[in-house]
Amino acid sequence: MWSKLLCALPFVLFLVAYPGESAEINVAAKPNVDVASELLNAWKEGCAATTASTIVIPKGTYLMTQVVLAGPCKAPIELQILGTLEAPADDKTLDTSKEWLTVQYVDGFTLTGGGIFDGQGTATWEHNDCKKTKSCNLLPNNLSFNFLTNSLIRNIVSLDSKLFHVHVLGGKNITFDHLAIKAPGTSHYTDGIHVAKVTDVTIMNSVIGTGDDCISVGDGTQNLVVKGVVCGPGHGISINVGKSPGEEPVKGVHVQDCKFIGTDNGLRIITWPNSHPGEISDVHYEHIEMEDVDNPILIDQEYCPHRKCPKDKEKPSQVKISKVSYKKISGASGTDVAVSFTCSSAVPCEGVEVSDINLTFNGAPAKSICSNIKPVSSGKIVPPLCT
Ligand SMILES: *[C@@H]1O[C@H](CO)[C@@H](O)[C@H](O)[C@H]1NC(C)=O
Ligand SMILES: *[C@@H]1O[C@H](CO)[C@@H](O)[C@H](O)[C@H]1NC(C)=O
Ligand SMILES: CC(=O)N[C@H]1COC(CO)[C@@H](O)[C@H]1O
Repeated sequence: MWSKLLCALPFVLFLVAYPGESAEINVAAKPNVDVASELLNAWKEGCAATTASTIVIPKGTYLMTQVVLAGPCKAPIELQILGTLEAPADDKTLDTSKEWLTVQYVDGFTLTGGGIFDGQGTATWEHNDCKKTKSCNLLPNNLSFNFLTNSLIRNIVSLDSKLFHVHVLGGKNITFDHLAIKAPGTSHYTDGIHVAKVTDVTIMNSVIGTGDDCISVGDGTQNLVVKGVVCGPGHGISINVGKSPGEEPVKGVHVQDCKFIGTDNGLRIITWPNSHPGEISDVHYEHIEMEDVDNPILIDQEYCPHRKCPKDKEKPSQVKISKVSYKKISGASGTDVAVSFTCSSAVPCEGVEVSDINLTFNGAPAKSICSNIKPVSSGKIVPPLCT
């Protein structure tokens, strides 16, 4: 249906170049007309330009079907979204092998403009519940950034994605600043930002509330900084490896000055029982506030959602967790166990340091549980560890 509409309309681009500045390419977007192919044409032009270019999607609300914006480009390229882009509400029209908007293989990409990506996921979530259906989880992610280098995503809103809101795979030196990501707490698999196989990523000054992880950190993530992020509702910031064979280590994760409000978890590291070998190291959490968070501090090496692996529980996880620190973590736990360390009996947690913790439950000190771990503590620790 979209392609028929598109063919009926002439496609128009305006190119305005100023000496020494980025050339501006305006996408001729029209209400109720799929903007995808116009955007793609603008991208082709900008990407081929030998000087920097900026592609502008104007104010207004536009439909957009799936788009892949691929590099390499000849010069830095910016996409400025001033308006709102809406995905088709009916996910049956979507190609599930593609994401909604993919940007890939670009050096020096910038996405800005204060615009909104509206995933229109409401109709999707109810039939995408893995507890109830086998054919779940096969929907496009919202925004996919693959193999970008030296890139900046700033001042963008992502709403109601059908699946993960922002998916980052591969690449180096990518900053996410001032993102607002929002979906209801009851939506399924709507992770805020998922990163994997990527180096030097900063996520800062952002507000993320969804039905799944606020930020999820997958295998091969190195040197991730999360700073000034407010999470909730959702499942917290999760590091998660060891599900598939051959996963790369997660090394160097720094989470600081963050706040969790009404989330299921705060700072969570999970690995599956009977898992493949893996490694998580150099993870540092500092100055974190918790407000009504069910599991503020959690290492769970027997993670098994939807109880699909009961037999595996007898075989421990093979993922080694080491050099993890928790400093200045305070606030209210939503359950009586605020600190829960369930490490693997095959590869116990090592080098875990805890200092200046104050986590309460109903105004009284909460509890902690520990297995296969000998944390080193300093400063005031409420609750006391491993007693
Ligand atoms: C990282 O990317 C930014 C653009 O977002 C660039 O300004 C900066 O120079 C890059 N840093 C390095 C070390 O290349
Ligand atoms: C811990 O937090 C509670 C509630 O915020 C506060 O009343 C208490 O004084 C704090 N304890 C320490 C040791 O800081
Ligand atoms: C991709 C997505 O999940 N959300 C939007 C944001 O995401 C998609 C892709 O489904 C679109 O369909 C949009 O719906």
